[in-house]
Amino acid sequence: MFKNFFDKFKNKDNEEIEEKEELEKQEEEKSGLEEEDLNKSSEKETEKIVEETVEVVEEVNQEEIVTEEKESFFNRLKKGLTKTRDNISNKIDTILASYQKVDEELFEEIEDTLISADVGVDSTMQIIDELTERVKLERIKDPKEVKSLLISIMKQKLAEAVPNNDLDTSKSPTIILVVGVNGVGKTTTIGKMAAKLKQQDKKVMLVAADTFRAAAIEQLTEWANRAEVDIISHKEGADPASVVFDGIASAKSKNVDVLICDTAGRLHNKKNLMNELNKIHRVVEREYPEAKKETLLVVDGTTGQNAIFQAKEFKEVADLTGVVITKLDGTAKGGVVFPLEIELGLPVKLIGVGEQIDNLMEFDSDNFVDAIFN
Ligand SMILES: Nc1nc2c(ncn2[C@@H]2O[C@H](COP(=O)(O)OP(=O)(O)OP(=O)(O)O)[C@@H](O)[C@H]2O)c(=O)[nH]1
Ligand SMILES: [Mg+2]
Repeated sequence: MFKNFFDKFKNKDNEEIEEKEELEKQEEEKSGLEEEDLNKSSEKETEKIVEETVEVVEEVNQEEIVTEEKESFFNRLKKGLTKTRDNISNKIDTILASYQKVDEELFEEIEDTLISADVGVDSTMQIIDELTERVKLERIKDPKEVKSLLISIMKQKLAEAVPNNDLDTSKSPTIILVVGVNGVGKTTTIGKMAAKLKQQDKKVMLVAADTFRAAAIEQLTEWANRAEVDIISHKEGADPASVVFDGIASAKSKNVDVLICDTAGRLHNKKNLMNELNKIHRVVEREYPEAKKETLLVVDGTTGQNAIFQAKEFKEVADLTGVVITKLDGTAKGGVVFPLEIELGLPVKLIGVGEQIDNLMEFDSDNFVDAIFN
């Protein structure tokens, strides 16, 4: 019995010792874990700081790159618009410098300058009316102050007429029909556009629906090679709508993001051309209802008022979603942007400023006005 009691006691002692040891062990493990945790969290903290520092450095670099890109973009735009700038800005500077006060005659001279730079009579009147009113309202007496006011009114007029100039290709699939009279730069623009979209990791395919001229197919094929994108073409004289039909089928099977169709600018007569465009439109509606449709009219900037005339004609028969103005590098008639947007309400989406593959720029009205004035 005693033995039992003693044993019990001994056991109890043992149990207590074991319990104590267990507790100590747990304590040790806990503090070890805490230490480990501390180390871990300080490691994490360090990692976080390093990451944050890298992020900040990356952000700064990114900002620098964006600013550099923006600058080079603006400089390239300015370079492309040299002739238009000489025609508008330099003339207006000379006029303003020759006046002592702001009067009716000064407004008339500015008006003549804008009209001669193909800003268009209607758009010019709207700009001058607003300028006259604001000069009165803001009691501007010094001709030097008129320039900045004119710049802000020109920007405002464009922004009011067309709030968004983006060529939105974010929806996949998108189909772009490129239309316009012969020689304006459709094929060249398509080549440049394909290269640009390819750079943005889009899967692009071209459709040679200008089957009227044999060389047109070869020319587009050359651009497809240059931009490294696929092309669908038939023989010269084939039905353009059937080339578009094949293009759509191929685009679907290859999961193409943007399908761009070249069309003929020259046919036997205007009626034929318009009928052909309608037929292409119907094929697109029927075969590619899921695609976002863009119909871009290409006009040659060097033709000035003729470009406006073409835009009016095409607007009547095709559901235009935007305009591309080409050859702005070779003309002083960059003012055509104003009537296209203000009088016809057509968004200028892209501008061509040279023959090279990278000479296509997105149009931004503020940048455009700044580039022709600064
Ligand atoms: N300087 C300059 N030339 C351009 C520009 N865009 C196109 N061109 C030139 O204009 C000419 C006609 O261009 P195309 O692309 O063949 O014109 P298109 O509208 O396809 O002509 P068609 O197929 O005959 O209807 C070519 O010599 C191009 O290099 C541009 O932005 N600046
Ligand atoms: Mg062509």
